[in-house]
Amino acid sequence: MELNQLREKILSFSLDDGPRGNQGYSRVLLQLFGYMGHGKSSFINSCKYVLEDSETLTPYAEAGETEDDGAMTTIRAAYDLTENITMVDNRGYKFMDSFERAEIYAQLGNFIPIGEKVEWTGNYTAMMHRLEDAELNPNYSDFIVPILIYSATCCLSNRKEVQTFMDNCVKMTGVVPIIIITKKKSGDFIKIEKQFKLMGAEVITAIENYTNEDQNKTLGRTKDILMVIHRALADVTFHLGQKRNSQRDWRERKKFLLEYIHKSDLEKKEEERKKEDIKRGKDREKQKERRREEKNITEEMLRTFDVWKRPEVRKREEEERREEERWREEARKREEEERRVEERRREENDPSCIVA
Ligand SMILES: Nc1nc2c(ncn2[C@@H]2O[C@H](COP(=O)(O)OP(=O)(O)OP(=O)(O)O)[C@@H](O)[C@H]2O)c(=O)[nH]1
Ligand SMILES: [Mg+2]
Repeated sequence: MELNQLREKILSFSLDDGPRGNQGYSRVLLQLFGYMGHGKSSFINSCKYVLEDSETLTPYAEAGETEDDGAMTTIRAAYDLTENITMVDNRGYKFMDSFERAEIYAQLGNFIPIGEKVEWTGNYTAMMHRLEDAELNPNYSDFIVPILIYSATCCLSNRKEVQTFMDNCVKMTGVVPIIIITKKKSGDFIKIEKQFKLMGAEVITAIENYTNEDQNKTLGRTKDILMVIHRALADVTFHLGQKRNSQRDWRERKKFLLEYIHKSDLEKKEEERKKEDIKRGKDREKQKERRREEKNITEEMLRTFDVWKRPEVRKREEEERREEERWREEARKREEEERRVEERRREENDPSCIVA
């Protein structure tokens, strides 16, 4: 397809043109997700740039690096591509722990209002309150297409969590997320492309975003980016070709999120319980170790004391023994002497012994 034809198709896209009409939908929401710094905001700027007939790039969405390694985009912001197509710059994530993921799904389900700061609450009650707020002002009319932005500079080491995210996108929206590999000149995008294919991705496009520093339009880059938007609209047309009900879809998304939050809460409690068990086990081990050490020290002290004390005792015992022997010898001598004196006395008194 010619570039201008492609652009025209996108600009004139309307949900009313589907075979069954709009079925309650009035806007296509291209929702961007991905890790911090992978190029979500830059992709929005690139899309706007290729659709506009301008020679210089306007940075609609603020892109760049933060000094503290945090997220550049923290407020969920929307950018209109056309009257019927809006792109949403969702907050990038660093780790995908269960609560961070719940916030991601709250954004995906469109339960966090546009323009609101996204906080990773990690708190079950706060999330439930947020959902109750969404109930007050429900948005049934956005047809959501998830787009996952992944930088070629990374190596998909977190494949399991990315796969879970992709699967849940399908559960929540019915649409397999479109994969955009950014920074294609800075990493092995072919390898990542293959890995995403194996994970069930249907559309994978590797691009080099247009940025402030690199905004020379080329045919290949411009076409690649326009084709992504076009393919997202083909997905919408496909789904609206089937019977849909925008309110029921909204309720289904909400049900999924409620179950997810509940499961996350249970997982978190279970995790805390396990941590507590491990801590208690470690404390018990430490206590045992301390007792063992104390026992060893006591035994060592007793041994030392015994060694220190034994010569003294032996000396004293020896002295006592000698004293007793001395005493016995003296007693024996005394008895001998007494016996001799007695004998002499008897001899002196015995008349038979008197010499005539
Ligand atoms: N070379 C190159 N740089 C890119 C590309 N995409 C984004 N960047 C740069 O990467 C940095 C981060 O890009 P952002 O668009 O702010 O990333 P983000 O995903 O919106 O980041 P958060 O808002 O923090 O989640 C910026 O300095 C961009 O100029 C790309 O395709 N190629
Ligand atoms: Mg951003």
